[in-house]
Amino acid sequence: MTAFDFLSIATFERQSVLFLSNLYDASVCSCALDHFLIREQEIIQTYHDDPRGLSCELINGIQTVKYFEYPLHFAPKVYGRFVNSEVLKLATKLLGRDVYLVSCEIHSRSGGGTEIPSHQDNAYYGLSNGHALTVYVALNSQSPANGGLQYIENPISEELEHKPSASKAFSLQIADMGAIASRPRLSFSYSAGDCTIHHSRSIHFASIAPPETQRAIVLRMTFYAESERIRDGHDLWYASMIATNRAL
Ligand SMILES: O=C(O)CCC(=O)C(=O)O
Repeated sequence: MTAFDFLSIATFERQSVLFLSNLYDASVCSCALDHFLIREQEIIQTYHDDPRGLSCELINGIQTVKYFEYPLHFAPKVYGRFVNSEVLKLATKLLGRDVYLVSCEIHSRSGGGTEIPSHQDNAYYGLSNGHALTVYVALNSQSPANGGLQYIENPISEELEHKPSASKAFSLQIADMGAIASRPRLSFSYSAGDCTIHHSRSIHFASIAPPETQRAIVLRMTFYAESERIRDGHDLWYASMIATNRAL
């Protein structure tokens, strides 16, 4: 595990993201990856009638998982190892507050799959102070060339306006990309066990990966500060965004 110093926290607060290599043992990641790939069709069979928890896409004629929200339910001993004391300590230190786990998901990006538009997670969460972060752990090697996540520097204090997005499975995107066009971009090459930790106000996106590129698979955990509350009116605002999005 990586120790955290004052400088890392300052970097996180300035750019809203930190890259950490070897946060997890490559062997823990390859065990989770193999477990997932061997049982992927079983997962699809088990959860196919729950479109909120399981989202699939057709890649080369085969149904494959894109987002799966229940790895802790499916195999707690395999995926629960990622939600360990160390990651809770890191999240607590970076947010400067006590935290709890809100979600643990598997995400997959395949060649020929869809893009992720630039967004901040807090546009979805609607937290009053945005005190939340995501630990995005590569289970295999990945980079922007095969759909790896990329970031645009943004201080953790700055929340931007969002508008509906036409991208499949993503309903929101930053409203005015022109306003942040000159900001530095951060992209990383992950090996299994490396991760990025991004704040709920980090700006991130992924490009379409060309067909035939290697599939990238991640385990994504989100932690909220215990003190956080959802903003009044957020649910109504989000429902109106979704309604507009369906009309796009
Ligand atoms: O992995 C993905 O497809 C989405 C990633 C993302 O936007 C996030 O983790 O906040």
